[in-house]
Order: sequence, then structure tokens, then C-alpha cells
Amino acid sequence: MKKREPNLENRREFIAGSLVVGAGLAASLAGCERKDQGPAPTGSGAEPSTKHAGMSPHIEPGQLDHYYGFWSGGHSGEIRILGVPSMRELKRIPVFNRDSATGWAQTDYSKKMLKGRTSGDTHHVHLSYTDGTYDGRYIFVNDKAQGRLARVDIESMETDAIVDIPHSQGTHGIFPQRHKTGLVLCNAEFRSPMPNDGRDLDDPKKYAALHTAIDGETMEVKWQVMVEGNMDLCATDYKGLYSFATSYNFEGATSAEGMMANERDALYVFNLENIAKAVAEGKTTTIGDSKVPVLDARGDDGPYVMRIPIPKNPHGVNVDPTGKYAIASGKLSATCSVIEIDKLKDAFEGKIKPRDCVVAEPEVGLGPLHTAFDGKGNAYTSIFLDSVVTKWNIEKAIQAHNAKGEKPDPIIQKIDVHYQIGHINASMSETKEADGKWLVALCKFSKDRFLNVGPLHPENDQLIDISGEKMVIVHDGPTYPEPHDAVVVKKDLIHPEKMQNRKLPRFKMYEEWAKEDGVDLFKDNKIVRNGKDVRVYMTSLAPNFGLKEVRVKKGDTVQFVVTNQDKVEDLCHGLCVSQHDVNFLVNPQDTQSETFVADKAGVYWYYCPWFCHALHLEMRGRLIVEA
Ligand code: RUQ
Ligand code: CUA
Ligand code: CA
Repeated sequence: MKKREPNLENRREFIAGSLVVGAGLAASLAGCERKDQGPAPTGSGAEPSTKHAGMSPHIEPGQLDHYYGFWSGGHSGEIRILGVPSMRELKRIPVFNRDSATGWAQTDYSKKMLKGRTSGDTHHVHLSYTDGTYDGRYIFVNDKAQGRLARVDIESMETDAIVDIPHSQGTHGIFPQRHKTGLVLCNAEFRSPMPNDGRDLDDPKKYAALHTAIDGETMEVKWQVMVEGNMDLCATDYKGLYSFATSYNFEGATSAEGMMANERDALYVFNLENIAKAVAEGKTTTIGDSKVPVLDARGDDGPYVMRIPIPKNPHGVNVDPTGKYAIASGKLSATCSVIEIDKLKDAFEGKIKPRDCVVAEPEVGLGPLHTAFDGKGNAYTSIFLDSVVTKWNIEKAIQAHNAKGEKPDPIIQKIDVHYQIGHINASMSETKEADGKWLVALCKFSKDRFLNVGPLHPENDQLIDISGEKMVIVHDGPTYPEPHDAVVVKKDLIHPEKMQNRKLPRFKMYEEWAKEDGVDLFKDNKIVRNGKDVRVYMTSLAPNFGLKEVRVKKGDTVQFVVTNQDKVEDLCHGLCVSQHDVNFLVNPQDTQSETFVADKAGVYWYYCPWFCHALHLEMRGRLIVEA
């Protein structure tokens, strides 16, 4: 195959804003230039990888990983748990998607939570914090597709809340506060009319976007701040004072060309104390029929929102483990902007200009997206166009920025990744306990790295050893589309229950029904008829269901409520009703329920779909539907 050298000069010119905007640009941004599948362009300055050995990602059979990796599943709508460093996928947690294995989006409670929707687009997974590190309580994840925030309870590893964010399209970046389980801040990426009820359709100047605060404990929407530009990625500081949002469409355009018009866009900085005060004082309005207080901060600079001009179409923003710097990546500029968080106070008070908070702007490569940290003062930025990871030193970048004459070079190393890296994260990188062991590079294209499985290829989540001076790639990890982001968490911070705990809100619902019907969920097997509604309480204990036969009439609405009496770790049962699209999991000591209409007369076997016993296949009974 003929190798085609990428035209770096042209790309640079484009980045400088002088190239004609059009198809060529779109192709280069989409990472289509390197059809050759060869190594990264030499112009990126990257060193070839995988030549020398780093720490081994191999975990011996029977041994456990050292970290939990929480991965977003992208447009699969789920969260995944991987072991790091083995990169073995351990679990999928359905969130916004339908999952036939567990019955998510089919069971009564999950259906109610999802309000009939069965798809989503998760990007950003973050855990709840206390004192700057993970407190092992909750996982938060966004749904960009339908403007929602979900929470997973870590003890149960089950989604326990989903909140619709009013008037927000493209809920993208989210970040919890880090000093305690406080607010979770959520960015609307898409500007839209306020309210979006048919007004201002052709008047994009009037569109706006909302930065939303949701209480991480109660999952209530507390307040929203309205700004003019779009908001992409989100970050919080470590003290609970600020949240950040990158805006790549500060132009307020509706086309890609228009969104690239200006050399600089902005980093929004939200002053959380001032906002909370204004909300408490009622300086807010509401939008449409939403009751959530909205602070209109369009156009004003302070005391609520500051806009720091940064180049160009910025994407990621990450706060380093010392809490001193927020680092925003240029995407269409080869630079990262380093913002000194302690200077923000003076800027909010008008003593210095917003731009004075930028203390460095190192050139890291073409298409910087996200930055991770090792806790030793170094930053690792994912570079999409060059397909590299750039390791650079933050203090050196600041010295270079201020130096007159000879400037120190902050760039330590660039390493090829395969290919077109999006997100990046390092072990404990988003906490004050970043430990500089492992870096995961979530590459959007895998091309030739795996067996060809058809037009849809896996993504390639590469594992990089960052424990030494030089980065070393040690593993290629195929993943189903499309993880955007991941956090890598020390295993001793995560303690899920081995038996189903019955604290989740759904258990209240079963207990109320049982009380109504005079039933003990763990003991009784009983069919309760109420007109055409038939509730079937049934237990499971390997290898038997409590009922061998359930008799109903055609047209009845049948609700199975199944409680698993087994107390043996991992001994799951479930219920699948033949020909009725009913299929769900019941963990040990769990209760689950699903409702359907028995619309066909006949005999339908219900069976346990989880292999639970030598007599698992015999674990079944008849649903007899009388004509
Ligand atoms: S954003 S790379 Cu959600 Cu970077 Cu995906
Ligand atoms: Cu119970 Cu299989
Ligand atoms: Ca722009």
C-alpha cells in the first residue's frame, strides 16, 4: 500500500484560520487523512511506541485488578466497568438503554424511571467526591441525546435516579463538586430558543444555553444559569468555588464554518457562591413551565459568570490534582490554555482582566482535546489530529510563558496512539490522589489493530504505563462503540454489596404492594386478582419457582413480582415468559417485577434464564391463558 504523507503544513494553515473551509477540512478533522494506517506523522514529533517493555498489564488467572475503570458506553447508553490494568470488561450497567440480560427498560421500575425512552448517549462518567477524592457512593453520567443526568448507586451498581434537565439540549460535559457530594454541574452543548416552544426559530441570536446545578444527594435541579454561547466540557475546582465550561461556539453560529469564524472563543467560569446567593435572593426568573430558578447571565461579566478568551474552539477542560490550574484544550489551536484558579477571585472583582488568568499556553500538537495528570506536575494531553499523547510539564510551560529570551521546553514526550485519540485519563487523575501509574487512551479509530469484523470496527482503548519518565504502550483494548471518557479508581475506594441490598427506591414500591395484598415477599406465592389486573407474587429458590402454574384469562394484565430467596453469592435467577417479550434478572435477595398483557390464549412456559443449578433447565412453569 502506498503511504501518503499527511500534509501537515496545510493543516497548520487551516488551524491558523487561513485555509479555505470545506470538504478538505472536514476530512482532516474527521481523521481521514491517514488511510495508510501507518505510524503517526513524523511531523507530530512522536516517538514510535510499543518497542520497550513497561509495567505488565497481565493479571494472573484468579488474581484481581488494582483499579476499577468506569467507562462511558457512548451511544450504547450504558456504563461499563473494566478492571485496570488487565482491561478485562467486568460489567455493564444499563442506564439509558434497554438491556435484555437484566431487564432494564423492561421491568416496572426501570420503565417508570426511563419514561418510555430506551436510548441515550453517555459521555462523561464521574464519581461522587469527598475532600478531593472519590467517596465510593455514586456514579454520575450524562445523556447528551435527551438532556438527562443519571446516578448509579455504587453499593448496588444499579441506576437509582434519572433527572430530566429543563430546556437543555445536548447535555454534554458534567462534573460533580469535589469538596463534598454537593452539586453536579451540567453543560448544555446546543443553544436553543428559551423556551423552545416555536418562538425564535430563525433567530439564532436569541438562542441560549444553560449551565445546570443538580444536587448530588437529592438529584433535584437546584438552579440554572443562562449564557449566550454554547458549553462543551465541564470541570470543577477542588474548593467548591467555581465550575468551568468550554465554549467552542462563542460566535453563536448554526453552521460548522460559522463556529470556526473567530480566533478565540471562551472558557466560562461560574462563581458558585455568587450564583447561590443570587438564587437565594430571588434574582432569578423561570423559563416556560419549568419551576427551576434561572439566573440570566447573558452578556454580563461578573459577578456570576466570567468569560476568559482562549483559542480556538476549545474542547476539554481539566483541573490538575493540586487544584491550582484549569487546563483547556484548543482543539483548533495547537495550544492548551493554563488558567491559574487563584487569580479568578481578582478577575471577578475586576482587579485584573479575565485573560490575565491565563498563565501559560504551550503548543502541544494538532487537535488537543483532553488532559490527564500524574500527580508529579506533568500533564498528558490527547491530540486528535496527530494521533499522539503529549506529555508536558505544567510549571515549565508557565516558565516558558513568562521567560524573556531562552524559553524552557515543557514538552517531555509525544507517543503515537492508534488512532485519533479522543478522551484520555490516568489512574486517580481527577482527584488530589493522582498516582501516575496508568493512562488510558480512548482512540476513536482502531483501523488495522484488530481482526477485521466488518465495516463497524471496535474502538481502541490503549493502556499506557506512565510510571517512568517515558510513556510506554502496553495493551490494545477493543471496546464496543463508543466510550468517550473513563475514570480509573483505586480498588480500595469501591465496595459494592455481594447480596442485593434493598435500599434502592424501587424496593419501597414492592413493599407497598405486598402490604396492600397482605403478602410476605420472601415467603408467599400468591395470585391476586383485581378485575383484569393480576398480580403474581412468586419466589425463586434454586432450582424451583414457588409456582408451577399460573392461570389467567386472555386480555388480563399480568404483573409478575419475583423475589429470590437464595442467599448464595452470585446465585441469580430471572424470569422469561415465552412469546411475551418478558425477561428480567433477580439477584440473590432481590425482588423485580414486570408487567405485560396476556393477549394470546394457550400454554406459555416461563423459565429461569440464568444458569443456576444442575436442574436449571427444569426451573420452569406454565402460564396458562384461558380463552
Ligand atoms: S467529549 S472525545 Cu464527550 Cu471529548 Cu468525547
Ligand atoms: Cu434459576 Cu436458572
Ligand atoms: Ca469558535
